[in-house]
Amino acid sequence: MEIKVIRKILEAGSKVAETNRKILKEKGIISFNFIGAPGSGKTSLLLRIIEALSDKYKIGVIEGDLATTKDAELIHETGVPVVQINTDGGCHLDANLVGKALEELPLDRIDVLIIENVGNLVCPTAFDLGEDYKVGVLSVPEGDDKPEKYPVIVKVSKAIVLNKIDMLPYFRFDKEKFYQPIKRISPNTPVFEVSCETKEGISSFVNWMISKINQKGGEGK
Ligand SMILES: Nc1nc2c(ncn2[C@@H]2O[C@H](COP(=O)(O)OP(=O)(O)OP(=O)(O)O)[C@@H](O)[C@H]2O)c(=O)[nH]1
Ligand SMILES: [Mg+2]
Repeated sequence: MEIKVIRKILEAGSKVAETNRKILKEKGIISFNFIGAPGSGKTSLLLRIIEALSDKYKIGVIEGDLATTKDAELIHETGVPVVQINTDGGCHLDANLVGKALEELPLDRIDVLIIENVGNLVCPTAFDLGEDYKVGVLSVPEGDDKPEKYPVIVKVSKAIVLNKIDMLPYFRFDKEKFYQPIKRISPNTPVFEVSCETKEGISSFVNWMISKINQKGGEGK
């Protein structure tokens, strides 16, 4: 009985995800869903992307957090439209919440939507929000074993970012160990080594985003 209820909720969620996808498509918006553990650097990466992309594309942001508006405030300071979703303790965003956030954003003036999911390497991977691309954001201090221990993030991500490479000299981090499970699970998924602190590697990741935007025919509003 309980299982039926859960399935019904997931089915409803997937219908709403399709609605979100349709709305985004109609508006010509390309969307990315950033997923990663608390503190992996999702907001820092967003700020670097806004720096690099906002002269060419109009960006919009949805921030997912348990309780605060801290990240949304940082994004707001850049002048980019942002909506905060507070999940009240929930460990992931879902399509219903994102659908409500879309109603609050000026979609006619957005080319690229970036969703920062709630800091969590597991739960958000299971939910279709209607986005085009899930991006896994991992970081050096979390350890080189994360792709092996959390294979689902590798499986669902269309790109993986390894952030905080400026920290490599200070951690025992074996890149071979990090890459091996990725090559096994998703051999074609690109991995971008970046530092949001020094900006190293950021342009490669931004170029990947641009290639995806161009693939879908985003032209800039
Ligand atoms: N050294 C170093 N620190 C970084 C880098 N990127 C982010 N940080 C720091 O890591 C901490 C967490 O970064 P955030 O961008 O807030 O991480 P987040 O993934 O958005 O965190 P949540 O929203 O809480 O899940 C901050 O103190 C950042 O300054 C990096 O490339 N190198
Ligand atoms: Mg954040």
